[in-house]
Amino acid sequence: MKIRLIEPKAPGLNVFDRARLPRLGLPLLGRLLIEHGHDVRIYVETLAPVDWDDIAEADLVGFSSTTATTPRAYDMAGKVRDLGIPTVIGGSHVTFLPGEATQHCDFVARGEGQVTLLELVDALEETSGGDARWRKIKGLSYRDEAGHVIHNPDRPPSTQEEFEALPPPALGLIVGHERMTNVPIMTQWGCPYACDFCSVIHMFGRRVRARAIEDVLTELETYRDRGAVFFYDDNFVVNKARTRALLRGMIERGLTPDWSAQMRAEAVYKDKRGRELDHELLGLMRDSGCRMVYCGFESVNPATLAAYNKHQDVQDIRDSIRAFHQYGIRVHGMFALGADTDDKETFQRTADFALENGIDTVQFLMLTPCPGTPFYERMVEQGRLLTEDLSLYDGHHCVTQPALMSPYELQMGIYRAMASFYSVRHTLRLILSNVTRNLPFLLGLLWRERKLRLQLPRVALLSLLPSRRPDVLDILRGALSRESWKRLRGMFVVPVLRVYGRNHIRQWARQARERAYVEHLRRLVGRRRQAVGAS
Ligand code: B12
Ligand code: SF4
Repeated sequence: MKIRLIEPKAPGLNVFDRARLPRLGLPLLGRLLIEHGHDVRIYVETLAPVDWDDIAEADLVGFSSTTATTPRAYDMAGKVRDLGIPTVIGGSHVTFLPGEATQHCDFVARGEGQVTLLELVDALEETSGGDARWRKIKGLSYRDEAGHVIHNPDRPPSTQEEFEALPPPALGLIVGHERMTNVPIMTQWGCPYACDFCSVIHMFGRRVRARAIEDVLTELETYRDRGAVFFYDDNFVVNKARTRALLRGMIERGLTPDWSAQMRAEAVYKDKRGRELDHELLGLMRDSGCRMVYCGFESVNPATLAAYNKHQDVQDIRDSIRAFHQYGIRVHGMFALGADTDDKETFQRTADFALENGIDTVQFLMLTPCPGTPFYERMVEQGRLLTEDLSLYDGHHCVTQPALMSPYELQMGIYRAMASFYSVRHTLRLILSNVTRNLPFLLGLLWRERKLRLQLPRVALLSLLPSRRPDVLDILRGALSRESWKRLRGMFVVPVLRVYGRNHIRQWARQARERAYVEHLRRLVGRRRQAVGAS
């Protein structure tokens, strides 16, 4: 069968735009389909546009979506269905709202899709049997011939053995895969925690299933010299003995690309209660190439951390930043603002905390109700969803009625906190402190690196022209020895990321869609005031 799979792009700008990365669901499903003899191609819109001539010749088209990308997936599915081609959709949104998805796609795969999709493809190849063909497929939702929505029983998550038997995702099936900014590798699924707003545990469960270390090392070997690795695990450090074994394996085999991963603050502790640092793990992280950790700090408001069921306190956040930095690992702090316990002071307090504690980069995201989570259920029950436009559920728009402020105040509070963290003043201060700390090295550079001395006038000139700044980096890289370039890059990478962050915030605020939504929220306040005045 000719099967085409599509991951639609995000509707607007988001903090991760710079990262051109696919989710691994489609490449995994693609590998399994290929192993079963099918012809598969994957389109990830952030990497390459969809070739509609190719789609028009498919026998089945599958979509993978998150909440914010679901409207685009539905639009595309409509187009495909008009061509008379069957469609199937899966992912973290439609799993929890399959009824909605059956209005747009013929089939919905709830939860993990690896077996469901293979069974569906087999059933589609049977030419007779009508609806009975789908009835036996667990985890599938669809409309029967009479138009009734049918939800087959759930498919249980894969067992550890089934999970270990899965092949690595076939990234090569993605059109434009060579444009990926990092090599994505997932070593385990699920997370033992139960944060109130997180859909991962409802999708992949709280029982973590981990791949065999040997398999992960083999996959790393496949991508040797292909650039930095991003481990996709929701929580990279769950079982410390396993993490240590993986990192040791990487070091022993010389598989030490620059890598980054998501983890909790407490990863730095040997013993959380005694707050003793795990120097062994931190040392292994550094020696195996860890350059940046993405930490779900979520909040510096203790009441909010408790409301999120985060099992973490503010001291853990402070300790982890200090510990990672001690080992030369940069920290990207991920925060979710707008809980019922957050007030108008929370925003600046969070930005100040991030700056005072030297977090390298941050994302202050809107607490967003993702279907499947307790937070979403509460917002629906309490009638607090402000819009049905799912494309706005991307962590950048206020889509719920907050408790202690207006939606407009929440929207602007987050915007201002981001602007404060990424301000020119703070970036310049960072550059100055880096330059001061490294002055002997910088002066020594001019002395040691002859090529650099020759290129300096050109570098100075091009630095004045914003459009030519990428050339400056190339010139510097070419003019410096490997060691010097590495150290110089280490000094300036965070300021460069901060400049990117600042530009991004400004760009976001200039988009017509964003401006219109913020204006809508502002008017909402006015309308509420009028309504209160009239009553
Ligand atoms: C890597 C990752 C990213 C990367 C890449 C993003 C991308 N291309 O979308 C980066 C860092 C850029 C990112 C950014 C964001 N992310 Co993200 N991300 C992830 C993460 C950690 C792993 C994704 C992954 O590969 N999973 C593993 C694969 C195997 O799972 P899968 O793709 O879901 O596929 C399985 C099933 O879903 C199903 N399936 C999926 N598709 C299909 C299709 C068919 C046809 C079938 C049959 C089955 C099927 O079968 C697959 C195999 O079992 C997930 C969490 C998670 N564990 O999934 C969050 C997650 C997807 N992200 C999430 C969010 C919210 C975001 C952001 C909006 C946050 C933000 N504002 O910055 C942005 C949005 C970016 C965007 N482009 O839209 C949420 C989405 C929740 C939701 N309901 O929308 C998740 C689930 C995390 C969470 N906390 O809940 N993210
Ligand atoms: S937010 Fe992080 S720690 Fe909490 S349940 Fe989700 S993946 Fe686990």
